[in-house]
Amino acid sequence: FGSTTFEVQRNPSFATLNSEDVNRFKEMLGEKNVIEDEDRLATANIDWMRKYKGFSKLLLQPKSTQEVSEILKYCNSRCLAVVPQGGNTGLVGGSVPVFDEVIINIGSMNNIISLDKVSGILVCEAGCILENLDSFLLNEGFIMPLDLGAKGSCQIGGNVSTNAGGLRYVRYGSLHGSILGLEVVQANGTVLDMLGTIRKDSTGYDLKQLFIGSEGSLGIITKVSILTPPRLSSTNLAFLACKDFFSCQKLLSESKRKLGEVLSAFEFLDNQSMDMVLTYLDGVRNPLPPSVHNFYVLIETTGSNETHDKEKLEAFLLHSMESGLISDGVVAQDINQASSFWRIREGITEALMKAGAVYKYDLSLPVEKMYNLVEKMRIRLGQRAKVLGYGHLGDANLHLNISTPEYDDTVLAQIEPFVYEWTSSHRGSISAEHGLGLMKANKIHYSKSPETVELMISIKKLLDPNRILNPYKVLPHSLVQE
Ligand code: FAD
Ligand code: 2HG
Ligand code: ZN
Repeated sequence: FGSTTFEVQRNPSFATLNSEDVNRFKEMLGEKNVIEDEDRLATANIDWMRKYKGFSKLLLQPKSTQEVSEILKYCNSRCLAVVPQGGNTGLVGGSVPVFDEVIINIGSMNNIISLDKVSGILVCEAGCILENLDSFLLNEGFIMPLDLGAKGSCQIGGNVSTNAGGLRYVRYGSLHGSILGLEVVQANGTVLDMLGTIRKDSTGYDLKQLFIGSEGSLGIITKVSILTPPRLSSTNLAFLACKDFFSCQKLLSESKRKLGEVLSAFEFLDNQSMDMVLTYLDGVRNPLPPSVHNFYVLIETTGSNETHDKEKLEAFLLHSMESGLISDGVVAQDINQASSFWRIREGITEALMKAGAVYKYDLSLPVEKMYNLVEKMRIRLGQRAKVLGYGHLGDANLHLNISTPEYDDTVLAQIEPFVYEWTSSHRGSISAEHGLGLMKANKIHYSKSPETVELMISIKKLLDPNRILNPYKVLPHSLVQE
């Protein structure tokens, strides 16, 4: 497993699970929803990257908000720590136990409750898988405002809890804007009905925002109300090559001006990321003729008039070619070709896993500075590691990934704290969209002032006085425990 740097002591005020607890859960949920099976627990104890591992002896699968409420009420009274788990695709060690926390997975709560076909407001249970929601909406003429590589397994509750970004962010923005309401169960079992289905509301504090991105540390999200945009009829995708990062940046600002209302994704990857995908993923090939390109950009447009949208994109690409911003490029001719282009971009995370150990950084930085960090990191690490830069360029979100054959603390010492200090000195964010989890709980001060962190800790203590919800994550544990 990953590294020895996540040293944290088990909170001694937490109780240890006993057979009476297990029996109580069986009464609450029925035997089959109280999982003690070793194989099932082994999977739930390990994160997607196989980097973080816990030792939980129990996985609970509630089927209703009422059951979640009963579980938490009981755990709170017994001081039993819990970890809410969705699809377990999180990339910061937030979704697995650190010690023996009880795992609560609401994957069985996966019903769609309603869709307002005029406004596009969808209400569903938080255990719904993102891709299933998107498929449901497709038939109804809408789409989810977010899309990510893990869509086949991640749950909307997990997405909201991490404030996930993804590929459509450049067009539809943050979940802080699209989420209209939430139902949340607090640590003591109280159900907070904030499940608004209206767009505008200025009555008092907007408390649901606290739970968006709080990574299960303040409550368990059980229902979600989300504004979904209409599905537009024409989508185009271009796969382009650029000679340097400056050209990628320039292409971005030009595309915002010239493709404005139809631009729906703007992603980039460097040559090293392309190499990684070509080496480790079966059936993937570079759609551009062999030649050394330093950067690749995917530009997607989505609009309502096929002829107009296509003409617009083609004119833009022609102009960018002539002005030298693009050195080569191809527009997908059908949906299969489009998904093969997306496979390259979305497959990088999977390819990195196959290559060995990976150190993952998800950073928001000023666009013009972003790639300097990747180059600096290459100089620091030399031949010891492969350094990849890719991400959501349209949102100034860099995914810096460092790949080595095995985990090595001397490599880590070259990366951290440098990567955080550099990001902080540019007033960037050390977590653009993945959250802090266990990995970055102690690093929050690189992006947030001491007074802000103090207020967060007060809120945590107010909402979860026994600190049973996802302990050791998000906030520095030593401060939360004080
Ligand atoms: P988990 O991983 O199970 O949990 C994540 C966190 O949320 C944990 O802290 C957990 O305790 C908490 N949590 C889960 N469910 C609940 C709930 N109901 N109530 C309260 N807390 C809860 N992220 C992006 O932002 N953009 C991307 O483009 C992107 N691409 C990815 C691609 C791949 C291949 C992978 C593996 C991950 C990617 N991610 C991306 C990471 C992203 O955080 C997750 O995919 C997703 O948002 C997490 O959802 P999940 O259901 O798997 O949650
Ligand atoms: C993506 O955009 C995901 O592909 C994962 O956020 C990024 O693996 C990563 O670093
Ligand atoms: Zn991402």
